[in-house]
Amino acid sequence: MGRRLQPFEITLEIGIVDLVTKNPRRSLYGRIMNANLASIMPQALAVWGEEAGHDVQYVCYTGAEDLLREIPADVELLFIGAFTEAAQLAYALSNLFRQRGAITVLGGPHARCYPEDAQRYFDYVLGFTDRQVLHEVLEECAPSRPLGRVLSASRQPAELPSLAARWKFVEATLAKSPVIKFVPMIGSLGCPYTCSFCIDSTVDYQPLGFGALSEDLAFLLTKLRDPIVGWHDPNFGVRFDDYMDAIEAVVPPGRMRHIAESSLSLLSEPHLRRLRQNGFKALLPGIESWFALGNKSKTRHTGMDKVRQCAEHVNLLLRYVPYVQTNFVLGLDSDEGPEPFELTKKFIDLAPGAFPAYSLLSAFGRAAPMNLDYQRADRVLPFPFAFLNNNHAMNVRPVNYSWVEFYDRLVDLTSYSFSWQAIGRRLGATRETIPRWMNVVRAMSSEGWGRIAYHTTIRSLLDTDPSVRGFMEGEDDRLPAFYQARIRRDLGELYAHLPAGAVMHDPNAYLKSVGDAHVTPLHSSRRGRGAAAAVPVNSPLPN
Ligand code: B12
Ligand code: SF4
Repeated sequence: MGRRLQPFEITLEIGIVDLVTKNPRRSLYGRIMNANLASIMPQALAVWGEEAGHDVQYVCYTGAEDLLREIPADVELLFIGAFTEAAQLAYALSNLFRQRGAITVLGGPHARCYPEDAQRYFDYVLGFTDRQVLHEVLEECAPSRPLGRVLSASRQPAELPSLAARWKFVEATLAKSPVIKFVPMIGSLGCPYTCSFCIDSTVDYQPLGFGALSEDLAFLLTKLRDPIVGWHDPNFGVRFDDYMDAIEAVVPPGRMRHIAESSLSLLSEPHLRRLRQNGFKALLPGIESWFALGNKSKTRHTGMDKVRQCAEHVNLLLRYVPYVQTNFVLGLDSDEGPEPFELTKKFIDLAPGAFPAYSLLSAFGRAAPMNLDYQRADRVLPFPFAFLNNNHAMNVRPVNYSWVEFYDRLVDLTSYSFSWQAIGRRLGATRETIPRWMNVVRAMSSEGWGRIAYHTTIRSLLDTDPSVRGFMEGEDDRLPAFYQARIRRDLGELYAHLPAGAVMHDPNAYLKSVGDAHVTPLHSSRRGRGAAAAVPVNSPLPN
């Protein structure tokens, strides 16, 4: 791309790395899917960086690449986008490239959730990021050590680069996906709902412009014959009619397929009819729990009544859309005894076509207001970030279960969900070939059998390894050897570059930061409206 804007005197060699996985060991499902998990923001930054006149090297790390070969050794400014599970990988990379003379910047979910920790290992830690925040980093581009600068725009960006502008980065990533290729797109930021466990519960809903969306879709049709769009909107379909109008304005019937995360409350039958007409092939609604969080599924019912209602609703979805994943959170305070788990099994029987995805209750730093309550109650465990992906550890001690009971029930539920019988019933209840095949591969790979094996291992360690039991009970904060070994194995040669102290973190950093009487309002920008605010780390980042 040409140097349209040249506000800077020097051209920087910029590296942008999107870590969609934390290690090179990929399951079958990972090999098929990892490139489809690429984030939009690293691509947006790559566009903005080039438009500002810099040389940009963009890498989406799917686990197959040799990162140290793909990131140029002489990179001057290295941006890393990371989920919390990839934090240790990001820290090791940052350390290595700082030693080589680079300035490093962290952005993405981990930066938003754990800025206090991340600033120990990066020169810049970015919260909400827009073009101006980026320009501030590019202009300054200076080491900030021992503590990095935490910067955030006062709100989510009002616009993002078009798909046409991102295309070369999208294309390079899709080339890594052997079978299914999702084009990442987004039409809105934030959410009007206020689920207290969610990172977007305090972020205003904001559509990005439906005209621009139509242009992106029209562009996509010129690039791929039968594209699949993966929508990254936190809650797709809030402005349902506007979305559908934007699609229908440019996409002829049958020319495009879509996948979206949406609330059951938005998925009425008339909406489903229109979604089907417009090629929606997969929906991922959240049910979350049978006893709490009913606002997402639009139900006042609880227990078995909610199971029946949700199963009926999900079966309705499956009449219109061939693939449905239902999301559940396990271990919530509203749950007690066998009932929540047994009810989920009933749901699986009543809605056999849906793929169940379970998340263990997790408090991602300052992601959600509710996390303050867990921290106040001293219930957050210092599990290293590498295990915080909703599955490899539950970092909130449950109130109503012992760990042994919880893991017994978890193993039982997961085994039930991915038994041959359930897989067979799912197959029978799924209409189209790709969704049927996806359901089987997922169940037999890391998402199903892999989880059963992992949870079973943790359950047996609770009996055999007192250090694991002590750590999970909050009695001993020394990391058990089992977890230490996995971090070492996952990082491989990069383990040597993990900075001292970077395996563990302060699980109560958020609480400590808001406990400070002198919380600086985030919106006090140094450069007027919309400019990056330097955020003292004892002030709450926007969630
Ligand atoms: C869309 C989405 C997905 C999609 C797309 C993922 C992707 N790679 O982007 C899919 C379905 C694949 C997915 C998967 C997962 N997700 Co998800 N996902 C979301 C969701 C709903 C929206 C995120 C989003 O794109 N928002 C739009 C962008 C533009 O806004 P933003 O994320 O706020 O980003 C801003 C800043 O952070 C910054 N920024 C973002 N990236 C970068 C990168 C750089 C380099 C810089 C400088 C700045 C920057 O700029 C943005 C604009 O201000 C959020 C929940 C939510 N409501 O936000 C969860 C969320 C991000 N996911 C989460 C999790 C845990 C996962 C999984 C681990 C779940 C699982 N067990 O499989 C996987 C991990 C996948 C992976 N490693 O890539 C957590 C992350 C918590 C954390 N701290 O790690 C969240 C917050 C949900 C939660 N539990 O609270 N997810
Ligand atoms: S969980 Fe979903 S519906 Fe609730 S606030 Fe977050 S994005 Fe919105």
